Amino acid sequence: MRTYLVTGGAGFIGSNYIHYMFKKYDNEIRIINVDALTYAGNLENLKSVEDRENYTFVKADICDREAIEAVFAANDIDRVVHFAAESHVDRSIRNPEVFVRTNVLGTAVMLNCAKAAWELPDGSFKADKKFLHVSTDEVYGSLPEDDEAFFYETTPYAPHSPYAASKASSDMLVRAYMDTYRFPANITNCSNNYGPYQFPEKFIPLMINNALQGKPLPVYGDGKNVRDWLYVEDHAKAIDMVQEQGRLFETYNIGGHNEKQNIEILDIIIETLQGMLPAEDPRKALVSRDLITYVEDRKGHDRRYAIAPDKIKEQIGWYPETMFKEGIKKTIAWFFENEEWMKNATSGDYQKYYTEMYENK
Ligand code: NAD
Ligand code: TDX
Repeated sequence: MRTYLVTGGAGFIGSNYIHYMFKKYDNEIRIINVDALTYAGNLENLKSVEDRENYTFVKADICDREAIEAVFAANDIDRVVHFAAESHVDRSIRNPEVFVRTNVLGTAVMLNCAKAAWELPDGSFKADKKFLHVSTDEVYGSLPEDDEAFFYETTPYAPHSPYAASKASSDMLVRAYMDTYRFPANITNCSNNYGPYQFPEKFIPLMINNALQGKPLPVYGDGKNVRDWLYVEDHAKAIDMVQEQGRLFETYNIGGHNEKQNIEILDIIIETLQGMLPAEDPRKALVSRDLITYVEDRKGHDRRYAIAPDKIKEQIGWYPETMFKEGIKKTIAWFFENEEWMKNATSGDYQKYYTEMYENK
């Protein structure tokens, strides 16, 4: 039975990945989820798996070397899937240091502990041990908007935000481990995800939540920045396929060829909400394009991201299965069915964050 150490499994993509893996492998695998439970970590995301015999949660900070060493000492870990990170660009602009700490130092600790646990006396590694570092397309910088250019695995790194710079640094550390020690790893660089359990500081859940309350929909700048949106379950599947079928020491880009301007996404959200809300639901009257409010642009706002997923498609046979219109319906249906989740996520500190972030916009 393979044992997985998943970091950041209580966050958005990590929890979707854990659900995906148990759906796929059921009792054939064991998962140990290590998460510090920052504002973005939520154990409610994992309620339906918490009683499984083959699932364990460990509350620990990935920067805490002793805590991570203890997890490796107590378990024969076969796979590390490293999601844990500070992930929100706007927060990185306001408070970069915690991004450097978690994303760079935390990744160094994870690499070092895995290396120590897996290394043999001759400097080679135990058989069939693998580390997958989950990263982002933001490391490649920004593409021109009228161009047909895409991000490839060979595109030079040019990160702009402190978040992107910290992720680029962590990718470089993983590359250094592979180049220096032949450490058995892969890196995946994925485009923007959306789906269930996404924290409502990110564009799509924030807009769904605001629209349903008739609150302004704050669009940065001219609303024409382009992102390449991927349904989160497709990302989870890609990670598993890369780890099992990818070539070790290589990077794989993951993306959907689903480029859309932010304002287009907002139109689709409004239209879909209108279509899904029954006539008698009082929220139906609140959801409207009139809520769209153009606000001050994000500092250093990258104009366009677009992944070319050719390599993963050709080598591994992965492709995005969920069309955006279907994925957004599933996402909205999930938010309708999980109103309590949204209420809990937006209570307490979220209100403070929202006021500070948007009050002067
Ligand atoms: P998230 O913010 O929803 O979740 C991050 C998780 O990491 C949380 O559970 C949090 O508690 C945990 N965490 C944070 N700091 C920690 C620390 N010091 N020690 C242990 N745990 C800690 O993030 P997400 O959107 O799920 O992103 C997961 C990963 O995927 C990140 O590495 C991110 O860079 C990458 N990624 C995200 C996207 C996206 O669109 N969201 C796209 C590409 C790549
Ligand atoms: O209120 C908003 N208004 C707005 O116009 C917010 C929160 C965002 N935006 C814009 C900024 C971006 O152009 O929407 C777009 C998407 O913004 P985010 O959801 O913050 O995502 P982004 O900055 O593109 O980064 C995301 O994708 C790559 C994730 O947060 C990262 O973790 C991932 O690596």
